[in-house]
Amino acid sequence: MASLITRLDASAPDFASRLSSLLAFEASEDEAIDRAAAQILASVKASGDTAVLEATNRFDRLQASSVADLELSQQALQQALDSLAPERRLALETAAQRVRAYHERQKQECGSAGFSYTEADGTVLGQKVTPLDRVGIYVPGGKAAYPSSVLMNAIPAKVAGVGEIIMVVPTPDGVQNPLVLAAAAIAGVDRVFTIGGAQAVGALAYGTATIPQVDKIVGPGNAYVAAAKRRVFGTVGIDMIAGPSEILVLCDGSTDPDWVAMDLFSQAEHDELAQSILLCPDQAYLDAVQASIVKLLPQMPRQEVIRTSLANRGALIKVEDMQQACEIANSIAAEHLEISAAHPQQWADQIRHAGAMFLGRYSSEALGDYCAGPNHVLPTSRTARFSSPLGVYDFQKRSSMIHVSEQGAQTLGKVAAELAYGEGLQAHARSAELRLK
Ligand code: HSO
Ligand code: ZN
Repeated sequence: MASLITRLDASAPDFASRLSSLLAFEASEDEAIDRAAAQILASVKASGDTAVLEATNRFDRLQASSVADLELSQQALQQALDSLAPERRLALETAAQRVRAYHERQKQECGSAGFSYTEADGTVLGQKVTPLDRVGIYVPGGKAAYPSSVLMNAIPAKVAGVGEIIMVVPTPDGVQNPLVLAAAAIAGVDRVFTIGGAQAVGALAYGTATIPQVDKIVGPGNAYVAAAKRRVFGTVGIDMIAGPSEILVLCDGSTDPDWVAMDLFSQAEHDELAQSILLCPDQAYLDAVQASIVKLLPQMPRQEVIRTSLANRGALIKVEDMQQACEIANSIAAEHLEISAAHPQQWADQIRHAGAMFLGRYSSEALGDYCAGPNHVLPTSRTARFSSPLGVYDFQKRSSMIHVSEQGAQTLGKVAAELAYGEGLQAHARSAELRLK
Protein backbone atom coordinates (compact mmCIF):
# COMPACT_ATOMS: atom_id res chain seq x y z
CA MET A 1 0.00 0.00 0.00
CA ALA A 2 2.95 2.31 0.65
CA SER A 3 3.54 2.69 -3.07
CA LEU A 4 -0.07 3.64 -3.79
CA ILE A 5 0.97 7.28 -3.89
CA THR A 6 4.24 9.05 -3.13
CA ARG A 7 4.46 10.95 0.18
CA LEU A 8 6.83 13.91 0.31
CA ASP A 9 7.77 16.55 2.85
CA ALA A 10 8.68 19.97 1.51
CA SER A 11 11.16 20.46 4.37
CA ALA A 12 13.23 17.41 3.41
CA PRO A 13 16.64 18.23 1.92
CA ASP A 14 15.98 16.23 -1.24
CA PHE A 15 12.49 17.69 -1.78
CA ALA A 16 13.37 19.94 -4.74
CA SER A 17 14.96 17.12 -6.69
CA ARG A 18 12.19 14.67 -5.85
CA LEU A 19 9.55 17.16 -6.93
CA SER A 20 11.30 17.90 -10.20
CA SER A 21 11.63 14.23 -11.08
CA LEU A 22 7.93 13.81 -10.31
CA LEU A 23 7.05 16.70 -12.60
CA ALA A 24 9.39 15.64 -15.42
CA PHE A 25 7.41 14.68 -18.43
CA GLU A 26 8.95 14.33 -21.84
CA ALA A 27 6.40 14.31 -24.62
CA SER A 28 7.85 11.33 -26.41
CA GLU A 29 8.36 12.25 -30.01
CA ASP A 30 8.61 8.86 -31.59
CA GLU A 31 10.58 9.02 -34.82
CA ALA A 32 8.69 6.15 -36.42
CA ILE A 33 5.37 7.85 -35.69
CA ASP A 34 6.64 11.13 -37.05
CA ARG A 35 7.85 9.44 -40.24
CA ALA A 36 4.52 7.69 -40.73
CA ALA A 37 2.65 10.96 -40.20
CA ALA A 38 4.94 12.73 -42.68
CA GLN A 39 4.26 10.07 -45.29
CA ILE A 40 0.52 10.32 -44.89
CA LEU A 41 0.67 14.11 -45.10
CA ALA A 42 2.74 13.92 -48.27
CA SER A 43 0.28 11.53 -49.89
CA VAL A 44 -2.70 13.73 -48.96
CA LYS A 45 -0.87 16.76 -50.33
CA ALA A 46 -0.14 14.92 -53.59
CA SER A 47 -3.36 12.97 -54.13
CA GLY A 48 -6.03 14.74 -52.05
CA ASP A 49 -9.29 12.83 -51.73
CA THR A 50 -7.81 9.61 -53.12
CA ALA A 51 -5.24 9.45 -50.33
CA VAL A 52 -7.74 10.47 -47.64
CA LEU A 53 -10.19 7.81 -48.78
CA GLU A 54 -7.56 5.10 -48.99
CA ALA A 55 -6.11 5.86 -45.53
CA THR A 56 -9.54 6.15 -43.93
CA ASN A 57 -10.79 2.86 -45.37
CA ARG A 58 -7.56 1.16 -44.31
CA PHE A 59 -7.09 2.54 -40.79
CA ASP A 60 -10.76 2.72 -39.80
CA ARG A 61 -11.77 -0.48 -41.60
CA LEU A 62 -14.42 1.19 -43.75
CA GLN A 63 -15.55 0.66 -47.33
CA ALA A 64 -16.51 4.16 -48.33
CA SER A 65 -16.46 4.84 -52.05
CA SER A 66 -15.80 8.58 -51.85
CA VAL A 67 -14.80 11.23 -49.32
CA ALA A 68 -18.19 12.86 -49.91
CA ASP A 69 -19.73 9.69 -48.43
CA LEU A 70 -17.74 10.34 -45.27
CA GLU A 71 -19.49 13.65 -44.64
CA LEU A 72 -22.37 13.67 -42.17
CA SER A 73 -25.38 15.83 -42.98
CA GLN A 74 -26.80 18.41 -40.58
CA GLN A 75 -29.84 16.10 -40.42
CA ALA A 76 -27.62 13.29 -39.13
CA LEU A 77 -26.29 15.60 -36.41
CA GLN A 78 -29.79 16.66 -35.50
CA GLN A 79 -30.88 13.02 -35.36
CA ALA A 80 -28.02 12.27 -32.98
CA LEU A 81 -29.23 15.13 -30.79
CA ASP A 82 -32.82 13.90 -30.93
CA SER A 83 -31.70 10.37 -30.02
CA LEU A 84 -30.30 11.43 -26.64
CA ALA A 85 -32.06 10.71 -23.38
CA PRO A 86 -33.75 13.96 -22.29
CA GLU A 87 -31.54 14.41 -19.18
CA ARG A 88 -28.39 13.91 -21.24
CA ARG A 89 -29.57 16.37 -23.84
CA LEU A 90 -30.52 18.95 -21.23
CA ALA A 91 -27.10 18.59 -19.56
CA LEU A 92 -25.31 19.06 -22.88
CA GLU A 93 -27.44 22.10 -23.72
CA THR A 94 -26.96 23.60 -20.27
CA ALA A 95 -23.20 23.13 -20.50
CA ALA A 96 -23.15 24.68 -23.98
CA GLN A 97 -25.20 27.65 -22.88
CA ARG A 98 -22.88 28.33 -19.92
CA VAL A 99 -19.73 27.91 -21.98
CA ARG A 100 -21.21 30.29 -24.58
CA ALA A 101 -22.09 32.90 -21.94
CA TYR A 102 -18.57 32.83 -20.52
CA HIS A 103 -16.93 33.16 -23.92
CA GLU A 104 -19.30 35.97 -24.96
CA ARG A 105 -18.03 37.82 -21.91
CA GLN A 106 -14.48 37.02 -22.90
CA LYS A 107 -15.16 38.50 -26.33
CA GLN A 108 -16.54 41.71 -24.84
CA GLU A 109 -13.80 42.17 -22.26
CA CYS A 110 -10.71 41.06 -24.18
CA GLY A 111 -10.52 43.86 -26.72
CA SER A 112 -12.25 42.08 -29.58
CA ALA A 113 -13.40 45.39 -31.02
CA GLY A 114 -9.88 46.63 -31.73
CA PHE A 115 -8.88 50.25 -31.13
CA SER A 116 -7.76 53.40 -32.89
CA TYR A 117 -6.45 56.79 -31.85
CA THR A 118 -5.65 60.04 -33.63
CA GLU A 119 -2.42 61.94 -33.16
CA ALA A 120 -2.17 65.75 -33.12
CA ASP A 121 -1.17 65.91 -36.81
CA GLY A 122 -4.16 63.82 -37.88
CA THR A 123 -2.36 60.49 -38.23
CA VAL A 124 -4.63 57.63 -37.16
CA LEU A 125 -3.20 54.42 -35.72
CA GLY A 126 -5.09 51.38 -34.63
CA GLN A 127 -5.64 47.69 -34.50
CA LYS A 128 -8.35 45.73 -36.27
CA VAL A 129 -9.55 42.38 -34.99
CA THR A 130 -10.80 39.81 -37.51
CA PRO A 131 -12.10 36.29 -36.85
CA LEU A 132 -10.47 33.44 -38.76
CA ASP A 133 -12.30 32.48 -41.96
CA ARG A 134 -12.34 28.74 -41.43
CA VAL A 135 -11.27 26.48 -38.56
CA GLY A 136 -10.86 22.70 -38.31
CA ILE A 137 -11.67 20.90 -35.07
CA TYR A 138 -10.11 17.51 -34.54
CA VAL A 139 -12.12 15.19 -32.30
CA PRO A 140 -10.56 11.85 -31.37
CA GLY A 141 -12.54 8.67 -31.88
CA GLY A 142 -12.87 5.75 -29.51
CA LYS A 143 -12.43 6.04 -25.76
CA ALA A 144 -10.91 9.50 -25.73
CA ALA A 145 -13.89 11.04 -27.56
CA TYR A 146 -15.16 13.76 -25.27
CA PRO A 147 -18.35 15.56 -26.27
CA SER A 148 -17.41 18.22 -23.71
CA SER A 149 -14.27 18.92 -25.75
CA VAL A 150 -16.39 19.47 -28.87
CA LEU A 151 -18.19 22.23 -26.98
CA MET A 152 -14.96 23.68 -25.57
CA ASN A 153 -13.31 23.89 -28.99
CA ALA A 154 -16.25 24.87 -31.18
CA ILE A 155 -18.06 27.41 -29.00
CA PRO A 156 -15.21 29.93 -28.64
CA ALA A 157 -14.67 29.70 -32.41
CA LYS A 158 -18.34 30.38 -33.00
CA VAL A 159 -18.38 33.26 -30.51
CA ALA A 160 -15.28 34.72 -32.15
CA GLY A 161 -17.22 34.87 -35.42
CA VAL A 162 -15.31 32.20 -37.36
CA GLY A 163 -16.93 31.87 -40.80
CA GLU A 164 -17.00 28.09 -41.04
CA ILE A 165 -16.20 25.33 -38.56
CA ILE A 166 -15.24 21.94 -40.00
CA MET A 167 -15.08 19.01 -37.60
CA VAL A 168 -13.26 15.76 -38.26
CA VAL A 169 -13.83 12.66 -36.14
CA PRO A 170 -12.71 9.14 -36.99
CA THR A 171 -15.31 6.38 -36.80
CA PRO A 172 -13.33 3.13 -36.58
CA ASP A 173 -15.48 0.26 -37.92
CA GLY A 174 -18.12 2.83 -38.72
CA VAL A 175 -19.09 3.35 -35.09
CA GLN A 176 -20.36 6.86 -34.46
CA ASN A 177 -20.58 8.51 -31.06
CA PRO A 178 -24.04 10.15 -30.87
CA LEU A 179 -23.05 12.40 -27.95
CA VAL A 180 -20.13 13.81 -29.96
CA LEU A 181 -22.40 14.45 -32.95
CA ALA A 182 -25.06 15.98 -30.72
CA ALA A 183 -22.44 18.31 -29.22
CA ALA A 184 -21.45 19.34 -32.75
CA ALA A 185 -25.08 20.15 -33.53
CA ILE A 186 -25.48 22.21 -30.36
CA ALA A 187 -22.20 24.06 -30.83
CA GLY A 188 -23.08 25.02 -34.41
CA VAL A 189 -20.39 23.07 -36.27
CA ASP A 190 -20.95 23.63 -40.01
CA ARG A 191 -19.62 20.41 -41.55
CA VAL A 192 -18.51 17.05 -40.11
CA PHE A 193 -16.31 14.48 -41.85
CA THR A 194 -15.81 11.04 -40.34
CA ILE A 195 -12.09 10.95 -40.96
CA GLY A 196 -9.22 11.00 -38.49
CA GLY A 197 -5.51 10.56 -37.98
CA ALA A 198 -2.78 12.32 -39.92
CA GLN A 199 -4.90 12.03 -43.08
CA ALA A 200 -7.58 14.27 -41.53
CA VAL A 201 -4.96 16.80 -40.41
CA GLY A 202 -3.50 16.79 -43.94
CA ALA A 203 -6.92 17.20 -45.55
CA LEU A 204 -7.71 20.22 -43.36
CA ALA A 205 -4.27 21.75 -43.79
CA TYR A 206 -3.97 21.40 -47.58
CA GLY A 207 -7.61 21.04 -48.60
CA THR A 208 -8.88 18.41 -51.05
CA ALA A 209 -11.57 18.49 -53.72
CA THR A 210 -14.12 17.61 -51.04
CA ILE A 211 -12.64 18.90 -47.78
CA PRO A 212 -12.07 22.64 -47.58
CA GLN A 213 -8.72 23.97 -46.46
CA VAL A 214 -8.85 25.62 -43.04
CA ASP A 215 -6.75 28.36 -41.47
CA LYS A 216 -6.23 26.74 -38.08
CA ILE A 217 -6.59 23.24 -36.61
CA VAL A 218 -7.47 22.79 -32.94
CA GLY A 219 -8.33 19.83 -30.73
CA PRO A 220 -6.54 16.90 -29.16
CA GLY A 221 -5.50 13.69 -30.88
CA ASN A 222 -3.23 10.68 -30.63
CA ALA A 223 0.52 10.69 -31.31
CA TYR A 224 0.02 10.58 -35.11
CA VAL A 225 -2.34 13.53 -34.98
CA ALA A 226 0.07 15.49 -32.76
CA ALA A 227 2.97 14.73 -35.11
CA ALA A 228 0.90 15.76 -38.14
CA LYS A 229 -0.21 18.99 -36.45
CA ARG A 230 3.40 19.89 -35.67
CA ARG A 231 4.29 19.31 -39.31
CA VAL A 232 1.50 21.39 -40.84
CA PHE A 233 2.11 24.29 -38.47
CA GLY A 234 3.00 27.28 -40.64
CA THR A 235 0.72 26.17 -43.47
CA VAL A 236 -2.09 26.51 -40.93
CA GLY A 237 -2.22 27.65 -37.32
CA ILE A 238 -2.49 25.00 -34.61
CA ASP A 239 -3.42 25.13 -30.93
CA MET A 240 -1.10 23.83 -28.27
CA ILE A 241 -0.21 20.15 -28.24
CA ALA A 242 -1.75 19.03 -24.97
CA GLY A 243 0.11 16.81 -22.52
CA PRO A 244 -1.57 14.57 -19.91
CA SER A 245 -4.09 16.18 -17.53
CA GLU A 246 -2.91 17.56 -14.21
CA ILE A 247 -4.58 18.56 -10.97
CA LEU A 248 -2.92 20.26 -8.03
CA VAL A 249 -4.94 20.66 -4.85
CA LEU A 250 -3.92 23.11 -2.12
CA CYS A 251 -5.88 22.24 0.99
CA ASP A 252 -5.91 23.84 4.42
CA GLY A 253 -6.83 20.48 5.95
CA SER A 254 -10.54 21.10 6.56
CA THR A 255 -12.18 19.73 3.41
CA ASP A 256 -13.80 16.28 3.57
CA PRO A 257 -10.86 14.01 2.64
CA ASP A 258 -13.14 11.91 0.41
CA TRP A 259 -13.84 15.00 -1.69
CA VAL A 260 -10.16 15.69 -2.20
CA ALA A 261 -9.35 12.03 -2.90
CA MET A 262 -12.06 11.93 -5.57
CA ASP A 263 -10.80 15.19 -7.11
CA LEU A 264 -7.34 13.60 -7.39
CA PHE A 265 -8.96 10.52 -9.00
CA SER A 266 -10.88 12.71 -11.44
CA GLN A 267 -7.75 13.63 -13.31
CA ALA A 268 -5.90 10.36 -12.64
CA GLU A 269 -8.69 8.50 -14.44
CA HIS A 270 -7.94 10.33 -17.69
CA ASP A 271 -4.76 8.43 -18.33
CA GLU A 272 -1.82 6.60 -16.77
CA LEU A 273 0.40 9.63 -17.27
CA ALA A 274 -2.02 12.12 -15.69
CA GLN A 275 -0.75 13.89 -12.57
CA SER A 276 -2.58 14.42 -9.28
CA ILE A 277 -0.85 16.21 -6.41
CA LEU A 278 -2.07 17.43 -3.01
CA LEU A 279 -0.28 20.05 -0.90
CA CYS A 280 -1.34 20.46 2.73
CA PRO A 281 0.27 21.76 5.93
CA ASP A 282 -1.44 19.09 8.07
CA GLN A 283 0.22 15.66 8.17
CA ALA A 284 -2.82 14.02 9.79
CA TYR A 285 -5.00 15.34 6.99
CA LEU A 286 -2.67 13.88 4.35
CA ASP A 287 -3.00 10.54 6.18
CA ALA A 288 -6.79 10.92 6.03
CA VAL A 289 -6.73 11.58 2.27
CA GLN A 290 -4.48 8.57 1.80
CA ALA A 291 -7.00 6.49 3.76
CA SER A 292 -9.78 7.83 1.54
CA ILE A 293 -7.79 6.84 -1.53
CA VAL A 294 -7.39 3.32 -0.19
CA LYS A 295 -11.08 3.14 0.65
CA LEU A 296 -12.47 4.66 -2.56
CA LEU A 297 -10.17 3.25 -5.21
CA PRO A 298 -11.71 -0.24 -5.35
CA GLN A 299 -15.09 1.36 -6.12
CA MET A 300 -13.83 3.04 -9.28
CA PRO A 301 -14.48 1.39 -12.65
CA ARG A 302 -11.28 2.95 -13.97
CA GLN A 303 -9.27 1.94 -10.91
CA GLU A 304 -6.41 0.44 -12.91
CA VAL A 305 -5.77 3.69 -14.77
CA ILE A 306 -6.10 5.67 -11.53
CA ARG A 307 -3.79 3.31 -9.64
CA THR A 308 -1.07 3.55 -12.27
CA SER A 309 -1.37 7.30 -12.58
CA LEU A 310 -1.23 7.86 -8.80
CA ALA A 311 1.67 5.45 -8.36
CA ASN A 312 3.72 6.95 -11.18
CA ARG A 313 3.04 10.64 -10.98
CA GLY A 314 0.83 11.34 -7.93
CA ALA A 315 1.98 12.77 -4.59
CA LEU A 316 0.71 13.88 -1.20
CA ILE A 317 3.03 16.62 0.00
CA LYS A 318 3.35 18.02 3.51
CA VAL A 319 4.13 21.74 3.41
CA GLU A 320 5.04 24.22 6.14
CA ASP A 321 1.99 26.42 5.60
CA MET A 322 -0.36 27.64 2.87
CA GLN A 323 2.14 30.32 1.97
CA GLN A 324 4.69 27.67 1.06
CA ALA A 325 1.97 25.72 -0.76
CA CYS A 326 1.42 28.76 -3.00
CA GLU A 327 5.14 29.05 -3.74
CA ILE A 328 5.32 25.39 -4.74
CA ALA A 329 2.13 25.78 -6.79
CA ASN A 330 3.77 28.60 -8.73
CA SER A 331 6.77 26.42 -9.49
CA ILE A 332 4.51 23.56 -10.65
CA ALA A 333 2.33 25.84 -12.86
CA ALA A 334 -0.41 23.20 -12.96
CA GLU A 335 -3.11 22.91 -15.58
CA HIS A 336 -5.79 22.85 -12.84
CA LEU A 337 -5.31 24.28 -9.36
CA GLU A 338 -7.90 23.73 -6.64
CA ILE A 339 -7.60 25.96 -3.59
CA SER A 340 -9.67 24.03 -1.11
CA ALA A 341 -9.47 26.39 1.84
CA ALA A 342 -11.56 28.69 4.00
CA HIS A 343 -10.43 31.97 2.42
CA PRO A 344 -9.31 30.88 -1.03
CA GLN A 345 -9.05 34.36 -2.56
CA GLN A 346 -6.11 35.34 -0.35
CA TRP A 347 -4.16 32.35 -1.68
CA ALA A 348 -5.36 32.82 -5.26
CA ASP A 349 -3.92 36.34 -5.10
CA GLN A 350 -0.52 34.76 -4.68
CA ILE A 351 -0.81 32.36 -7.61
CA ARG A 352 0.78 33.51 -10.83
CA HIS A 353 0.96 30.29 -12.79
CA ALA A 354 -2.04 27.98 -13.27
CA GLY A 355 -4.24 27.16 -16.26
CA ALA A 356 -7.44 27.40 -14.25
CA MET A 357 -7.98 28.08 -10.54
CA PHE A 358 -10.86 26.51 -8.63
CA LEU A 359 -11.56 28.45 -5.44
CA GLY A 360 -13.15 27.04 -2.31
CA ARG A 361 -14.27 23.62 -1.24
CA TYR A 362 -17.20 23.43 -3.65
CA SER A 363 -15.31 24.19 -6.84
CA SER A 364 -14.35 20.72 -7.96
CA GLU A 365 -12.40 20.56 -11.17
CA ALA A 366 -15.02 18.28 -12.69
CA LEU A 367 -17.46 21.19 -12.74
CA GLY A 368 -14.98 23.17 -14.79
CA ASP A 369 -14.35 20.22 -17.10
CA TYR A 370 -17.99 20.20 -18.14
CA CYS A 371 -20.15 23.13 -17.38
CA ALA A 372 -18.93 25.97 -15.17
CA GLY A 373 -18.29 28.02 -18.31
CA PRO A 374 -14.53 28.62 -18.68
CA ASN A 375 -12.69 26.52 -21.22
CA HIS A 376 -11.30 23.10 -20.27
CA VAL A 377 -8.58 23.24 -22.93
CA LEU A 378 -5.75 24.48 -20.73
CA PRO A 379 -1.98 24.72 -20.74
CA THR A 380 -0.35 21.51 -19.45
CA SER A 381 3.22 20.44 -18.61
CA ARG A 382 4.11 23.74 -16.89
CA THR A 383 3.23 25.81 -19.97
CA ALA A 384 0.85 27.87 -17.82
CA ARG A 385 4.00 29.92 -17.18
CA PHE A 386 3.53 31.43 -20.63
CA SER A 387 0.22 30.36 -22.11
CA SER A 388 -3.50 30.67 -21.50
CA PRO A 389 -6.72 28.68 -21.73
CA LEU A 390 -8.15 28.19 -25.21
CA GLY A 391 -10.37 31.20 -25.83
CA VAL A 392 -12.12 33.49 -28.27
CA TYR A 393 -8.76 35.22 -28.86
CA ASP A 394 -7.36 31.99 -30.35
CA PHE A 395 -9.87 32.29 -33.19
CA GLN A 396 -9.19 35.91 -33.98
CA LYS A 397 -6.21 37.72 -35.34
CA ARG A 398 -5.17 41.34 -35.35
CA SER A 399 -4.12 43.69 -38.13
CA SER A 400 -2.30 46.95 -37.51
CA MET A 401 -3.93 50.03 -39.06
CA ILE A 402 -1.80 52.99 -40.15
CA HIS A 403 -3.35 56.08 -41.76
CA VAL A 404 -0.70 58.80 -41.96
CA SER A 405 -1.83 62.39 -42.62
CA GLU A 406 -0.02 64.66 -45.05
CA GLN A 407 1.41 66.51 -42.08
CA GLY A 408 2.36 63.28 -40.32
CA ALA A 409 4.27 62.15 -43.42
CA GLN A 410 6.62 65.12 -42.99
CA THR A 411 7.80 64.24 -39.50
CA LEU A 412 7.68 60.47 -39.93
CA GLY A 413 9.33 60.73 -43.36
CA LYS A 414 12.44 62.33 -41.91
CA VAL A 415 12.72 59.74 -39.14
CA ALA A 416 12.18 56.83 -41.53
CA ALA A 417 14.64 58.15 -44.15
CA GLU A 418 17.32 58.66 -41.54
CA LEU A 419 16.98 55.08 -40.29
CA ALA A 420 16.72 53.69 -43.84
CA TYR A 421 20.01 55.31 -44.82
CA GLY A 422 21.48 53.82 -41.65
CA GLU A 423 20.36 50.39 -42.86
CA GLY A 424 21.61 51.05 -46.39
CA LEU A 425 18.12 50.76 -47.86
CA GLN A 426 17.86 53.55 -50.43
CA ALA A 427 14.41 52.72 -51.78
CA HIS A 428 12.94 52.87 -48.29
CA ALA A 429 14.55 56.27 -47.72
CA ARG A 430 13.41 57.65 -51.08
CA SER A 431 9.89 56.31 -50.59
CA ALA A 432 9.64 58.32 -47.39
CA GLU A 433 11.38 61.39 -48.84
CA LEU A 434 9.23 61.59 -51.98
CA ARG A 435 6.34 62.52 -49.71
CA LEU A 436 8.23 65.34 -48.01
CA LYS A 437 7.26 68.81 -49.15
N1 HSO B 1 -9.85 17.41 -17.62
C1 HSO B 1 -9.74 17.32 -19.06
C2 HSO B 1 -10.99 17.69 -19.78
C3 HSO B 1 -12.11 16.71 -19.64
N2 HSO B 1 -12.48 16.13 -18.52
C4 HSO B 1 -12.98 16.29 -20.58
C5 HSO B 1 -13.53 15.35 -18.74
N3 HSO B 1 -13.83 15.45 -20.00
C6 HSO B 1 -8.59 18.20 -19.51
O1 HSO B 1 -8.65 19.46 -19.00
ZN1 ZN C 1 -11.19 15.93 -16.80
